[in-house]
Amino acid sequence: MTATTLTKPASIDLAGLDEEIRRHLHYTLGYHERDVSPRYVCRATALAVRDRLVGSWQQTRDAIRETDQRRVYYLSLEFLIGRSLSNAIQNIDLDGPAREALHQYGLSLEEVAEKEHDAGLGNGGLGRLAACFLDSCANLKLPVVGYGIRYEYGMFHQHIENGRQIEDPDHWLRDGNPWEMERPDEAQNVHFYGYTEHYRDDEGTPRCRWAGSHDVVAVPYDMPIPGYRNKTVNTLRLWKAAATDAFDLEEFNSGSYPEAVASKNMAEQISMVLYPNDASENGKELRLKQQYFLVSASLQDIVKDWVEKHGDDFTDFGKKNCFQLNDTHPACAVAELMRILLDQYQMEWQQAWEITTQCMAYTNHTLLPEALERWSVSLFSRLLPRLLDIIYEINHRFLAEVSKKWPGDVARQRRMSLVEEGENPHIRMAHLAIVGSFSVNGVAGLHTELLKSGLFQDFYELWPKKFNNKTNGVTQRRWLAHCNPGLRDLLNETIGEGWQTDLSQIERLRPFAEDAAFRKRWAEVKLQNKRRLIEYVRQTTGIEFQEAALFDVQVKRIHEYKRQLLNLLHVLNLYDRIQRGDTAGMVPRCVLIGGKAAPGYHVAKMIVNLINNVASVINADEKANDLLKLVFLPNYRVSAMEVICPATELSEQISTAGKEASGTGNMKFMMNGALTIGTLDGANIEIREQAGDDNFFLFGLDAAEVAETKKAYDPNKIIAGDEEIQRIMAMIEGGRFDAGNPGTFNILTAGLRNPYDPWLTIADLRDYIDTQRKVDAAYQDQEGWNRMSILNTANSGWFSSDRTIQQYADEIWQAKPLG
Ligand code: B1H
Repeated sequence: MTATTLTKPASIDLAGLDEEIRRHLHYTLGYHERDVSPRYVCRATALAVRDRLVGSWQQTRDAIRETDQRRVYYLSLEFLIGRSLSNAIQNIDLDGPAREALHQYGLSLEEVAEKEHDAGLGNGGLGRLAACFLDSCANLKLPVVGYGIRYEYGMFHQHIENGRQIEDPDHWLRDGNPWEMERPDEAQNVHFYGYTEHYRDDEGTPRCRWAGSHDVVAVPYDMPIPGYRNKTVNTLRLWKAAATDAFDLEEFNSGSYPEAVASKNMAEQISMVLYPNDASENGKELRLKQQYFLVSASLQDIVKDWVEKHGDDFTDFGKKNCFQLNDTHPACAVAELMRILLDQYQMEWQQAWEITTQCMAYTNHTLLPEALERWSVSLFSRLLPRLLDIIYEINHRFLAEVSKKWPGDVARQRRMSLVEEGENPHIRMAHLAIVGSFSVNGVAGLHTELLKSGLFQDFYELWPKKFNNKTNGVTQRRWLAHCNPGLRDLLNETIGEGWQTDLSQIERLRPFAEDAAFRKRWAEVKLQNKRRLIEYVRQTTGIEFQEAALFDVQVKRIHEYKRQLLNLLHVLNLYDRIQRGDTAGMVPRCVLIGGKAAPGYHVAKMIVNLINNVASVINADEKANDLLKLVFLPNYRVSAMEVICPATELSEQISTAGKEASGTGNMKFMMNGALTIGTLDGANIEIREQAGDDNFFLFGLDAAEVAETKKAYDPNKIIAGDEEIQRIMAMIEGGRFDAGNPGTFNILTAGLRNPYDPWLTIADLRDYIDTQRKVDAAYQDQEGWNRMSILNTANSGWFSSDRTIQQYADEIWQAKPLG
C-alpha cells in the first residue's frame, strides 16, 4: 500500500456531537429514537467519542512506528481500566458538547456514563496501577504500548447472601465493547505442547526448533488510551485466543466435526476468564497458558514490526525496545525472546542474551511468599518444552557466574538457582525475571529496601546496580479531576488548572489551609461528596449513613495481611463502649468496608461473613445508631471507588508493617483530602513524610519491630491484660454474630490468639484503639480537621503516576516523548 494511491476518507462532521450520536444510534446500532434507553445512548455516545479519537490515534501510531527513539511495552496480565467514556470526554475536552447533546435525550452525562460496564480486567492494585500508568504515558506523550489479555469474563461480581460472599460471572462484553477495534490481519500463532527437535541447518550448524506443537491463534483488539488534551492517543492491545484453522481442519477431515469444534473451545478457553487470586498463586495449567499466550503473541508482534523495518539486523533491538514486566506473570518473556532470536533468527546464544538483557525490566509487587510464582518443571516441560530447555541453559550459565563470584558456596547456588530442587522441582519465575532483566524495581521505598535486604539479597549482592525504587502513583485526572468535580472546580479557581497535568503544582494550595473562608468552601465540597456516597450506600445496601458522622473507610481486597479484622475489632470496641455508656469524646462514625475475597481463600471469606454479621447487629440497634453504623459495601470496583474516595474522611491503611508493597488506594484518599490512619508500611511511610507527621495518624509496630515481636509473641497474654480487648474477644467468641451457628468464626478468633499469627493483629490493637481516640478528638475540632485535610491534598503531588512514569522513562526506559 502506498500513501499516494489512497485518499483519506471524507472526514466525518465533528462539529455536531449530537448528530453523531444520533447517527450511531440509528445506523450503527439500529435503534429508533423513540425507544432509546440510556444504555444505548451510552454506546452511541462512546462510538461518537471514539470517532473523534481515531485521527489522533492513527497519527500517534504512525509517530511511534516512525520514531527512532526507544519504544516501551508494558506487559501485564491485568489492566483494571474501569469505565472509559467520561475519561475520554474529559481528556479531549468534550464535556460541554456531550452534556448538550445528551440533554436532548433528557439525560445527564452522569446518567449515561454510569451505564458503561467497568472493564474489570484486573484484581486490584497491580491491575489498576497498569491502567494509571497507561494514562500517564499518554499524558507524557511517551511511545508506550500496553499488552494484555482480552478476558471474556473480568473480575467476578460479588454479592452478599446471608452475610456471605457469592460470586457471579462478569460478562462485561455482552453488549459489545464500543472502544475496541479488532485487528484480525495482525493475528499471531502461539505454540503449546510438542517437543524440541534438534537438526542441522544448511551450513551444518546444529539448531533447535519447537516441533509437534498445538497452536492457538492470538487475535489483537486495540483500545485507545487518550492523553490529556495533547492529541496523543496510545494503544492498549489485548489478545483474544482462537482456534487455528489448521488445527480444526485435521479433525474435520477425519470426519469428526464435533471434535473439531470442541478443540476450538479448548483454544478459546485461554482468554476466557481472569484468575481472581490477588497476591496468591495457584499453579493452574490454564494460568501458565495465559501467561505464555500473552508473552508469545506480544513478542512476535513486536519482532515482526522490527523485521519489517530492519530485516534480521537485531544489532540495535535492545537499545530501541524495552519490555516492562508487571510482576513475574509475564516473566516467560525472557525465555521467549531468546527462543525467537535463537530458533527463528539463528542467532548465537551470547548475542541473543545480550539483546534480551538489554531490553527486559522487571517490577516486583509483593514480598508475600505465597504470591511468589513457581511452576512445576513437569508442567513446564509438557506445555512449553522448548522454553524449558532455554531456561535450563540460562540457569547453567548463571550458576557458573555465581560460583565464579562465590567459589564453593553451594548453599548460595542452591538459593539462587532458577530451579528449586526437590522431589517435585519448580521454576522460580522471580529468579528468571531478575537474571534476564537489566532493571529490578520495587514499588515503594520500604518495599525496595526489603527486597534488597531480604527476598532478593543474594541477587542484590551480585548486581547491586540493577535494583531501584519506583514509588507507585495514581492518575489525578481520574482520581481527582473526574471523580471529584466539586474539588476540581475549587482547585481550578484557587490555583489554576496546571495541576491536572503537573500535580506538583498542587502545593500552591498550602497557604489556603490557613484561610477560614477557604476551609468553609472545602468543607462544603466534602459534604456534597458525602451526600453522593450516602445515596450510593442507600441504593446498594439500604443502610442510611448520616452526613454529620465521620466517614471511616477501608476498601481493598480482603486479605489477612491487610487486617480488615483489626478495623472490625475497633468497631466492636466502639459498639461495646456505646452499650456501656462510655461515650465521652466519641464522634459519630459511619464505617464502610468493601472488597472482594479470592473465591478459594476461605479465611478471607470468613472475614467478609463476620463483617456482615457484625454490621447486621449494629445497624439493627437503634440505640447505637446515632453514634455508629457499619456497612459492608458489596462489589467494590473502580467505579465504586470513584464515588467513595471523594467522600472519605478517614482512610484505613492498617496492614502489618512490611507486608503491603505500596498500596495505591491510600494515595487516592490522600489526594481527595482524607486523613490516613496507618502503619509504617508501603507507601504510607512516604504519605506521612509528605503530609507531615501532624497530619497523619500513625500507630503500630514498624517492620523491624514486627520481626522482633515475632520471636516471642503472646497474644493471649495481651488479651488477658487488657479489659477492653478481652470484652471485644468475648463478643465474638460468645457467639453474638454467629447467626445461630456456634463456632462459625472460631477459625478467625483462633488465628488472632495464635502465637504464630503472622499478622500480629492483637499486638497492634491497643495502639490502634488509642489512636482512633485521637482521631475522634481531632474530628471534634472541625476547623483543625479541615486544615489537615487541605494539607493532605496540598502535599499529594508526589503521588501522581505522572511522576512515577517520568522516573520510569528517565531511569529505566531511557524513553523520550514523541515530538
Ligand atoms: C500486588 C499482586 C498480585 N502485589 C498475584 N501482588 C496476582 C499478585 O493474580 N495474581 O496471581 C495478582 C496480583 N498485587 C499489589 O500491587 C500490592 O499488594 C500493592 O501493595 C501494590 O500497591 C500494588 C501495585 O504495585
